[in-house]
Amino acid sequence: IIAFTLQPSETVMNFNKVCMLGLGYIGLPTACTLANHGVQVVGVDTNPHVVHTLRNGELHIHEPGLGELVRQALGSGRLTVSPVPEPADAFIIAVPTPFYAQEQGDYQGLPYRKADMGAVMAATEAILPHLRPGNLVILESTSPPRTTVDLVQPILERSGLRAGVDFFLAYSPERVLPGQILRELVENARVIGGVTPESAQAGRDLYAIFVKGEIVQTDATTAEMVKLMENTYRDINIAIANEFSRLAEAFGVDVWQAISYANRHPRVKILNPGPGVGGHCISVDPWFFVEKAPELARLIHTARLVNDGQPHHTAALVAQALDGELPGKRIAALGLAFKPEVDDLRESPAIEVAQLLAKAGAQVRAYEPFKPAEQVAGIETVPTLAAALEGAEAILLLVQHKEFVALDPLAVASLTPARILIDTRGALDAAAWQSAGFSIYRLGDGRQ
Ligand code: SAJ
Repeated sequence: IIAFTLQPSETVMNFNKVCMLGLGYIGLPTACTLANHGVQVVGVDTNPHVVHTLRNGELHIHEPGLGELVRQALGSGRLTVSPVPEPADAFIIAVPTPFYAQEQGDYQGLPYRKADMGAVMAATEAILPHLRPGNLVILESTSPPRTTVDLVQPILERSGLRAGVDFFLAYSPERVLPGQILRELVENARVIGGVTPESAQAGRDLYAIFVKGEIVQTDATTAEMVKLMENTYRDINIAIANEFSRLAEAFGVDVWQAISYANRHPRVKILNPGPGVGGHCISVDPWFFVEKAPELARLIHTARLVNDGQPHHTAALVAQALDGELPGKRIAALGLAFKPEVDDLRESPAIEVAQLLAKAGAQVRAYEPFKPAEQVAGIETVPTLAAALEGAEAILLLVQHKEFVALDPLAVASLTPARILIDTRGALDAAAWQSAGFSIYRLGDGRQ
């Protein structure tokens, strides 16, 4: 029997040492921010490349301002990087929760994707030998509802310690927007769900070290659901924008103009259609609801299928702009990231569009300014815009990176014989490109 009493909730807990498991887009900035606020932090990653890169003071991911933050944290001596966890006052799990590449479920003939919780389970098991009475464990990884209580808690309790009695356990989702992570990490409101109120309070004491936004305390399953609801809400709103784009094409309407008019209504805020929804969050998280309760998540399921179908719809539009003939056509694809100003290619619809076109026989040459040297299966990637444009027959804008939106149409015209421009993001000034001699095709524009 463990005779340990958790501190009463009025006392603010002290965290001298924190162990961060997972040094990706969330774990690394959070680890550095804690270190730069005076906490001793051990950053753990099972990928030797990540450990090696960071130990050399370099970065394995791109995020504005992150390089400086990492250098500061390492330079202070308060951040160390290790392949394995160490004893600490608090453990934060921020590892990926992808879905299985192959394995998928089926509900009434509609496919759905399943979460791979392997990394969360492995990280939890890695904490187990170091767990001590009075410790705090926080899961940050986006997870299906009830993961904290049904998956993480039983693993940690194999230590003989009881969650909420001998150690604190909470779920606190990250909600930062890639591209603005450093600012949002500090300024955003934070939800902390404890397996007991004391656990939520302990989580609050930890995040209060650096969070300036409001911190709200709740139970673990509510916090998990809040996170999934936020991204599902956005996914469904993008799905309706994508569906509007298809309807506009059918009815001979320009969806971009129609949306801008509709958005003049004080209670309407339609998002932007595009080639699909990517990234590691919005295109993944709604599936966690569908997987757990497909019979209750039909709208969510349908929205996912609409958004996942958008790359196919986009590829069909490209074929139409090229007179239905893709084989042998040389297409310069601009952008492969899942959204503008990031280097993240995960679940990117731009890549899927490029691959679908290549599969149909087109010669796709893609340029991604944030990952110029990246190899992508099935398509040719080139390190410069000029190389992509050379000898092209059509230009396909897939990501509205600032660099592309700012292009001078006349300068582009001098670099390429292509005079067909397909804008899947409604981001380019159609009149300027037309006067430079280009025929413009836009996703969602039924007038062309
Ligand atoms: N997209 C559109 N049309 C739009 C907006 C986005 O097609 O009008 C596309 C983007 O091009 C991209 C995808 O959707 O492919 C997702 O981009 P995003 O900017 O909407 O979101 P993420 O995935 O970068 O970040 C989201 C954010 N969640 C919400 O805004 C509710 C962020 O706050 C979360 O922290 C993050 O997911 C996460 O990690 O869960």
